[in-house]
Amino acid sequence: MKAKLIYNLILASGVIFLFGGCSKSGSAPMTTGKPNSATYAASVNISNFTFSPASVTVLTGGSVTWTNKDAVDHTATDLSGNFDSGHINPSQTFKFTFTKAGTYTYHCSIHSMMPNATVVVVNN
Ligand SMILES: [Cu+2]
Repeated sequence: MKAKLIYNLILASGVIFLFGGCSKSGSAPMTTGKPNSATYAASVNISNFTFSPASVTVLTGGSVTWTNKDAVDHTATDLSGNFDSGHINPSQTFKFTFTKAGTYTYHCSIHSMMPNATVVVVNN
């Protein structure tokens, strides 16, 4: 009986410690949710059948410019239909401005083997 009481006390103090840890980390300076990498203008190269970098982050109202560095056409096509570059010819660019926050996963509609890539849009 006494052993059980001590066990419960240890358990309770552990729970308090956990909650204390949570509230402490909650006060860390992460209130805006804006990653440092977020900008109003990001660039993605399409090179060797790969979007590079595979993920860019822009602020709402910001834009992404894709540049086709390959010798064949590519597209930047949102899987949810929010944007579609159509064919981007070699050494040509496509620019899209994002007005709504969210994560946009896109691919090249010509080459299904190309890895998907993402644009993350965060509120400014
Ligand atoms: Cu392609």
